[in-house]
Amino acid sequence: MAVCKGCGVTLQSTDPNAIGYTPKEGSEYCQRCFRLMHYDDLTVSMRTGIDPDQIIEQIAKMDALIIYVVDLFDFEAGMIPGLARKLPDKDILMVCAKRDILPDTLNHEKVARFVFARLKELNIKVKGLVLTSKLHSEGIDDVKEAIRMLGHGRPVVVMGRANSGKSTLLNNLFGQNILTSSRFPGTTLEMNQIVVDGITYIDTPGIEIENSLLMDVNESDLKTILPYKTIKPQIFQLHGDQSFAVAGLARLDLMECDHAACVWYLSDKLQVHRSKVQAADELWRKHYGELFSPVPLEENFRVSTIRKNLSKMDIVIDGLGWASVSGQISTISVRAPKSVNVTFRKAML
Ligand SMILES: Nc1nc2c(ncn2[C@@H]2O[C@H](COP(=O)(O)OP(=O)(O)OP(=O)(O)O)[C@@H](O)[C@H]2O)c(=O)[nH]1
Ligand SMILES: [Mg+2]
Repeated sequence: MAVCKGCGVTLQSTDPNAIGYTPKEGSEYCQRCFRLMHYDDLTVSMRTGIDPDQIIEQIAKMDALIIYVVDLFDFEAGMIPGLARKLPDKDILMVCAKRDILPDTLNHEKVARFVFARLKELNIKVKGLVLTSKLHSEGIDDVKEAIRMLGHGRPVVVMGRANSGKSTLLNNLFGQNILTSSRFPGTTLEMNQIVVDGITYIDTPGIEIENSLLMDVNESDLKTILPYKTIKPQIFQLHGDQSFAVAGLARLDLMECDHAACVWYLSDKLQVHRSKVQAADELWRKHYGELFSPVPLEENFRVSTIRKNLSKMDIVIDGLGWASVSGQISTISVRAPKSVNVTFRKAML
């Protein structure tokens, strides 16, 4: 049976509600890909439908150069626990995609230092690192060069979390839009092999971003939550106790601030509401789901609290973005949906 060129699924013409459906015999793309590509319309959600362990197991068996794609904006979510153990002795080229989402003021060296430090902590060894952006195909020539140096004629497998930008990267390498890309996690559904200029490329289904906010919101809210252009940091000077509500998705309380600042890195479509901590509970109750929206699907929040122990720290909420705090602050409390990972790290920028 033929497979869909966009997502790799086996094509079928019998069940319009199942994946792989195409009304036209002989089409190259399934209806789902066609509608995603031309109308930005998701007919069948596959956000939770793919077994991530199975994907990594399959990749582990391949004699291939692995391109591991991480979304620079959602970097923590891109880190896959146990990856070093699951893919031992593999040649891995890391590609940090969506460089254009981070502010232009940020230099490559700084990002590279940050990425290498995180990889070291996770014991993930890579042969190289390239930062890319789909805008102006930034970094694409470097990826091609790395494939020449490291590929040794083997297939090139592109792996990473759902929505990290794998299919977009491949389209950029091909110089044409063959694969389906969309903001909906779970766009690519099967291993999808494409031969271009004598090199075999394999696009893979994204590894589920299970502890990300992207899994815990209505798919219609992804348009609001995911940044699609360079983020403009939102800077706040802090005095006393300060609280920030990001829509109805998360809240950050910063206690005893003095000469302190908080910078939010978020989609510009998300509103940040600042108040005194004292007033924050009341405001949250009053505005939740109205002014403070979107809200998560599971309205089950958890609070994580730490003492501020680094001069400049990021509080990262997977799928949403992060706040960078500096100056004197005694404690930091984050309220985020229970299923969503919150990371406290040394500041990225
Ligand atoms: N701004 C920007 N957006 C990007 C870039 N690369 C990918 N995207 C966007 O990120 C979203 C996901 O891209 P895909 O290429 O479909 O991601 P994927 O990793 O193949 O996703 P799955 O198939 O679901 O695993 C799409 O909306 C892309 O347009 C980039 O460099 N810059
Ligand atoms: Mg894809």
